[in-house]
Amino acid sequence: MNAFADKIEMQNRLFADLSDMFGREVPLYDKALLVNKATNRTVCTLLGELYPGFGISDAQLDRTSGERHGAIRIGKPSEYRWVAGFFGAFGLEPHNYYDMTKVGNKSQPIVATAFRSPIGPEHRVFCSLLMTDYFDPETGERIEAILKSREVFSPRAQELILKNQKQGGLSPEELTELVKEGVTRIFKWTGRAKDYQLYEDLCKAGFKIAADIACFESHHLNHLTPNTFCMDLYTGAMKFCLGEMDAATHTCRAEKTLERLLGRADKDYLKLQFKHLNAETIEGYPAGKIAAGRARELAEKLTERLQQPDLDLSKSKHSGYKDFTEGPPENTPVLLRQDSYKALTEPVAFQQLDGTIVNSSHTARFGEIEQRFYATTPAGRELYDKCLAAGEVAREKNPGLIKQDYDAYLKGYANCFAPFPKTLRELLEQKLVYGRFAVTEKGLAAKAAGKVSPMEMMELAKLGYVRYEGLRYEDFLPVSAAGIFASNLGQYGTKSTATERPTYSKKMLEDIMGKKIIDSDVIYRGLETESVKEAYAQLGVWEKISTTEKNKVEQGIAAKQSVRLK
Ligand code: OOG
Ligand code: NI
Repeated sequence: MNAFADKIEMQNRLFADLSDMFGREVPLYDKALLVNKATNRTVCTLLGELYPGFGISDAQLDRTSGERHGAIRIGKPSEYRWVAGFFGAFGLEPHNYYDMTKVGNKSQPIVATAFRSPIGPEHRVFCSLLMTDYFDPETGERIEAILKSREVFSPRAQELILKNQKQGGLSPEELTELVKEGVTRIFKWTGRAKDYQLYEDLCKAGFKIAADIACFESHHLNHLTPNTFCMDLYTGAMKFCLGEMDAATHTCRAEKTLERLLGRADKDYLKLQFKHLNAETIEGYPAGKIAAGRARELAEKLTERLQQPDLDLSKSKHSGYKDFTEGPPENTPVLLRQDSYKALTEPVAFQQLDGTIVNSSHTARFGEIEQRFYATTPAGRELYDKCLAAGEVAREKNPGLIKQDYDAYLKGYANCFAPFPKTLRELLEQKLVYGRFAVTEKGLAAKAAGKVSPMEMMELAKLGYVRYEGLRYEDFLPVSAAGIFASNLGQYGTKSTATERPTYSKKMLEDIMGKKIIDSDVIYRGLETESVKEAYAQLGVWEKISTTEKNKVEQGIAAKQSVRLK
């Protein structure tokens, strides 16, 4: 038998090829990647001066920038099962259950999970399933009827997926075949659709999401999202390149952003953004001095770079940039921040039942960007949800403010998150985010001298006996996702027309996939508690800590171990 291919290596191939495919389909996507590269370069230049010794080569920058999340929208359960099987062959497993029918006015007829590697994921796909019983029976039946004969996965792809499930792996050649199926068929945009009448009826009834899913031939990527080192620098740059801001305004805004970054880019920020650098390296950087006016200079240089012809996005067809960034404000480093240019209007040829073609267009695919921060504990998440709700109320009270006075809007929004601590140390001390701990040389020396007494990890950190890092958030946010659906469909939410509004469950989605959904909280907590136990053990105090604390740690470890990590 052939040796199995390395799933992660093939996963990287899959996403690199999807990125190439998407770039060919959506030229604006490729250009936005260049804008991201320019802003990331600017950030790295500044960081290199703030921390002499820090530097990143072009190749490393490309590698660090290779991370992607995609979004696909599936029409029927059998398709969803194939998709889950396809991603499983690349080590991407379902994480968390997102019920988009339960997010208030922004609800969509969608339940979802996200496929990713359980530990240290690079890539992920948010995968939606359309719930046809959210609609009145007539609409539901029309959608089901058009989907009935759709077969997105070829017989060969199905064969390989089943083979992977049986054997637990595939050969490099077989996975290469699946990558090819992915980019030439399964996730490819064809520009072809079926049944214009149904498409129109669904759109007119306010069911745009259903039209986007049901009338098309493939599970085309709705978006493919790269990461950025500085969300505000990138969004400003995009607005400038799209022609929504003049050069002077851009330079001024970029300067302010870089000044704020200087205040915020501590070594914890470096650890979070630059996975290729280890903690010791980062801790070893001396403090540099930034000359007065340096942020201004770099902002001017960035404006200049963005004015080069290759980044003149204003000439590309586009629908503008989203008004505000989803997620926490810039000064609150938790979960994730997301933004995007709005969905493009693309030509579509509809094949009618009588064989004739109707040429029309469709608006759904857009260009998202994200920046990831620390994963919150349930307490942290609760606080986030509260702050977010306050932020939404404030925004809705004065919807014109974003356009009238953007800085005032940002300030007001940030105020709603004032209860959140702003540094990793405080976030960990208050147990609002997950962390990982490791014993230092100093800790080992203290142990040898018999000087370590049992105390909290963050107390040990204060003494310099352990070092800490925050765990990065690797999942999605339902309210942000709802905002993204709303803005790219040009429709705030989708109202249910079912006589009785149905409810959905995680178990239902698990049964559809024939797979358990991993609760990512269990993984974050497990990573933290494993490191806590190890650190206590190395410091020789594990036996001395309280039974309550010990039990908590053991429970966290046991829960993680009970998840079958492939
Ligand atoms: C998925 C929206 C969710 C995100 O980043 O939150 C998502 C969609 O638009 O299909 O991708
Ligand atoms: Ni997304």
